Amino acid sequence: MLAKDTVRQFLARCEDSVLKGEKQLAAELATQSLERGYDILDIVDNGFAVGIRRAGDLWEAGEYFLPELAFSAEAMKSAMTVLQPALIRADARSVSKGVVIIGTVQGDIHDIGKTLVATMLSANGYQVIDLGSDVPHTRFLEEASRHDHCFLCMSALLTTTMANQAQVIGLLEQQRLRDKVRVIVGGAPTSEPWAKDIGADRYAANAVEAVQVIDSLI
Ligand code: B12
Repeated sequence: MLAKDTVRQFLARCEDSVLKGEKQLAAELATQSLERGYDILDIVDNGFAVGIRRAGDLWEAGEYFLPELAFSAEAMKSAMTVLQPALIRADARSVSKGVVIIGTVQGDIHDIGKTLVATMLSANGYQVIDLGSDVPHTRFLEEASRHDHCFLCMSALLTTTMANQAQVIGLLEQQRLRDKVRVIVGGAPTSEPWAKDIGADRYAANAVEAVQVIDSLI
């Protein structure tokens, strides 16, 4: 019981560090979570990520201004930088299960969720090629054309950029690459029906589900 309370308090501190945009504290808490042997995914999902989402809610409510939201994002990223190697080490397989190309679509600079998905896929044995954020359509195509078979994961966090996922799929078809590429879409405004509408192979709601979905497509 005491241990549970301690973890809960620790999660609350992680959440708070991101909410308040305390970059150094977030990194320190991330380091402590490794030292204490906590479940890293739990720390990310139920600690730091809760903080960034709450910051977004406050921004939407007009209580936070963009610089405050940006500080929160910086804090989240500094924690993720500490945790990423451990997430990968935790589960790394020696043989690659396949190539995954991932990026956030053109016009969209949100990369926290995308990077988490990339990290989880690396941790689960995929060779991940992370193209970053604001990725031009042609860059996805260029990379996909280099591989015999691959998974293409596109992230979009804005309702204004999610249509770019559809455009990339259209270009894959035009260039006759669609048959050798399995397309998985994700990001807050996207959904299962959206994936169907645009002709993607699958949708996944979060990083853990992304691994399950791609495993099921092998
Ligand atoms: C942090 C943040 C920012 C940061 C981004 C920093 C960074 N480097 O990423 C900053 C401050 C820069 C920012 C800027 C903007 N933002 Co912003 N931002 C957010 C916020 C608060 C959190 C996003 C986040 O990191 N979440 C945490 C991660 C872990 O979760 P996630 O991204 O959802 O990812 C998970 C899943 O979605 C899924 N997933 C994600 N990608 C993929 C991909 C695949 C293939 C799969 C399978 C799964 C998957 O798995 C992930 C892990 O579990 C959201 C609000 C929210 N609640 O989401 C707004 C939000 C996305 N932003 C918003 C807006 C409007 C903007 C701006 C336009 C604001 C402005 N006026 O300038 C700009 C956009 C600039 C641009 N061109 O992209 C709106 C979008 C509204 C809309 N309907 O389109 C939101 C929803 C806020 C709001 N409530 O209004 N933002």
